[in-house]
Amino acid sequence: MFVDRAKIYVQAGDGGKGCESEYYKKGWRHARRDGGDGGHGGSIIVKADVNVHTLLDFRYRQHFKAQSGKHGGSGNKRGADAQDSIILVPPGTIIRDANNDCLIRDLDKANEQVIVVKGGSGGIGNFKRQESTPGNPGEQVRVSFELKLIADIGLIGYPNAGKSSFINKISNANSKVAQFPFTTLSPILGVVNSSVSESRMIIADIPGIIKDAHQGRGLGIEFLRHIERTKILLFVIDMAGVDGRDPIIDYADLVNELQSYDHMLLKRPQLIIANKMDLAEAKENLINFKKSVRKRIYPISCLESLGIEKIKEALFKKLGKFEQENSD
Ligand SMILES: Nc1nc2c(ncn2[C@@H]2O[C@H](COP(=O)(O)OP(=O)(O)OP(=O)(O)O)[C@@H](O)[C@H]2O)c(=O)[nH]1
Ligand SMILES: [Mg+2]
Repeated sequence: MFVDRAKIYVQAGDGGKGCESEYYKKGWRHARRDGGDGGHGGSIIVKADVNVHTLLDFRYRQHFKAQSGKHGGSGNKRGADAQDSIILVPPGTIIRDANNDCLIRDLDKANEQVIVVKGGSGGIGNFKRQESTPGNPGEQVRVSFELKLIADIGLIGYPNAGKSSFINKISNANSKVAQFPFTTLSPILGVVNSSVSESRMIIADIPGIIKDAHQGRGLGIEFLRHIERTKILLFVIDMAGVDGRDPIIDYADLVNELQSYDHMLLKRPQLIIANKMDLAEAKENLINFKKSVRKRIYPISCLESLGIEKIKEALFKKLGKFEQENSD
């Protein structure tokens, strides 16, 4: 199951108590204080890890508490500091304070990490002062996680257009394919290796979008958040109109839905693929589509593996250009 939102409660460890202790030797007029300091409580760190793909684990566990520091001891013995606890999340996780929605950190790169709550400092032993002090409590907060996948290419299309068939053809992904709409229910990432260079790119398959998705139809536009961070939008159009729709209207509907979600999305570089070109209707429809949509269109057939290499290299080229333009 793909889970892309979670709320958890994190509590750092308390500082250990400073020790209250005195020792006395025969012949001394006064006892001497020898209570050691308490150790620091453990902090809680959230870290982006490439081996974690969803926020599913937080369905089962919502409370995290780091260990407390050890108390100081007599003989001026300092209590041990507690170890920090590390919570692993997928890269692309945005962390917010759940109480006020303030951003704590956007972990948009692998291995990035942030201390979300700091452990309490240890108390001071009476060796240093007249009276020992208790340790400070660890910070605590409720945080929300929101995952927005990070990919180079995001697939946009009606259900059944062949998005999953395409990602399976072009990448190492294994997205379920079937002849009914809404087969894909959660985003899937695939890695594409170039056939001519060492380059690779990440492509994201998301559930199909239909007209009025922004009003909650179909699976809604909730999943569009996963293409917010993609660099290139790749529209997948069923050019044969197998489900009885007109490809020109499909494209217009998809553009409208993106516009309703976030009009800035449409400023991204885009490519269009005309899928199912093995079917006779597709050839006819493509002529009209080209007249109506004056953009570069890549005809392909996932079924017959036609045009796949061409679109693959076009994507690498477009991505290279995008990265060059946005390099500083
Ligand atoms: N004839 C033909 N059929 C295709 C082609 N590509 C995909 N299909 C078929 O179209 C149907 C839908 O394919 P999917 O890849 O599951 O489509 P999808 O866009 O991922 O669909 P959702 O996950 O429901 O949004 C399946 O029956 C595929 O076999 C193609 O190039 N030609
Ligand atoms: Mg699919």
